[in-house]
Amino acid sequence: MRHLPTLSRSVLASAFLVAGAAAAESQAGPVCGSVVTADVEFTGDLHCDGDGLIVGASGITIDLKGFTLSGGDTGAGFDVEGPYQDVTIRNGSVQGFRVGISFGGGGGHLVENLEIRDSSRGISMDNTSDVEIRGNRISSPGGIELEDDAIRTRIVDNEISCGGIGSAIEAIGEGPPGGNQHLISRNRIHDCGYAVVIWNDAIDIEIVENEIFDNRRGVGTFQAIGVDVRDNHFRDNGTGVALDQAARATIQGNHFTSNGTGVDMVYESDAEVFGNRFEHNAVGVSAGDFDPDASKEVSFFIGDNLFASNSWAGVAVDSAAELGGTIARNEFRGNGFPRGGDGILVEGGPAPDVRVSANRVFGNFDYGIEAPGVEDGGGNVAKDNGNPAQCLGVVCQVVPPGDLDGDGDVDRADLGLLMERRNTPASGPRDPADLDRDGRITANDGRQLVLLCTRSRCATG
Ligand SMILES: [Ca+2]
Ligand SMILES: [Ca+2]
Ligand SMILES: [Ca+2]
Repeated sequence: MRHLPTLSRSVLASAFLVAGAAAAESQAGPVCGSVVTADVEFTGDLHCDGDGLIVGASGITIDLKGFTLSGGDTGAGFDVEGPYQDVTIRNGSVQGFRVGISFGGGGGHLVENLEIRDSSRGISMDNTSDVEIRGNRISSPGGIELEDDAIRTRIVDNEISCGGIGSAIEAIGEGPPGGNQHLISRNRIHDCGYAVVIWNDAIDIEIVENEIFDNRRGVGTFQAIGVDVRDNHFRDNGTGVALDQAARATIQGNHFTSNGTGVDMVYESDAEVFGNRFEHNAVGVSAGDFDPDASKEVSFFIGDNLFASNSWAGVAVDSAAELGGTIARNEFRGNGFPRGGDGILVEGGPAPDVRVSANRVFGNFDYGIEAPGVEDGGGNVAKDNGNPAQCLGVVCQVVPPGDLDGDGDVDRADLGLLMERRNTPASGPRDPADLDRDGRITANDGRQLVLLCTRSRCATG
């Protein structure tokens, strides 16, 4: 909490009282606690010990013109609680209120280019639709709260941080039959307990193209229906995405780097995790049911992902007998270093409802796939894993050196995969693309691969 010095605060307040009495508010700046029914432009900083301004009409714009509205830790900086439409608040700083901006009712509002900070909550919203929150910097323990009947909020291009605790964005509770339909896109969200937390059957939340880093958890759910997490970058979070009672969760096209766990799913969650990259986490994807009540289940599809250089495991499934799902068409390379783990580890079987098929497991510390008691869907291939058996619980065909796509031959397709990774570090000490074992993927590895080609001139078969 920042306070203006007492002297300047009282000078400012009396200056505005005089000015506010002398002229129309659009000329002289607003007055604390007043109901505004026409456009407002700030002409200086304003300190208000209760509410700041109370909106009392539709279609108005409040422009802070770069000035600061500050409070005494109570009230709302801007109170937009009424059936109003199309109110815009922009261009300045709001700080030191209980809530920076409080919306209740109406909709179509725009909040842009504000710095909102040092408030218990930055923005709260109840029973309000189609609000856009764009291009703001919000730093408060509670950033944006979307309550039960808030629908179609667009939160885009903001920077939101929490000082280490609290939640940047909370979506709480059921919306109308069409769902809440909030969009959270292209934000940078960091230093929070949760970047986004979804509670109590909130429905249809899209989280797209955000940078989510240095949070205890990135996205977390506690009862959510329809969560779409797409094309985000999660890095250095305790957990990237933590699903608890999440129905219809889709985790697609994201990049998870250096998190404790990339995606963690427990308790009656059903999730599809596909087309993501998981690199340098402790565990890429973890699924388990840690509740002693065995009726609770998790079901999953984990497909077409890359898991590289995760220090314990690419995919780790616990209490597998109580779960169902498919792990298919993923590539696992260089996982389990230095902690002695595997590409895929399935424990707590037999797990007849867990199917493992068509994965490529290369150069992991222990097994490529350690999954006793699962359904072997066939088509898994392995090479250079530390355990000589390569795989346990499923049959892995061992592919020849240089066969990076695992189709049994060495040809231009394999060379193409190697060259895509040229001048990057190897995924581990037994990375199959690091043919000369110097720790990097280079042109020299390409030359060695060409010598291994199955057909003349590396022709594809
Ligand atoms: Ca193992
Ligand atoms: Ca091949
Ligand atoms: Ca090399």
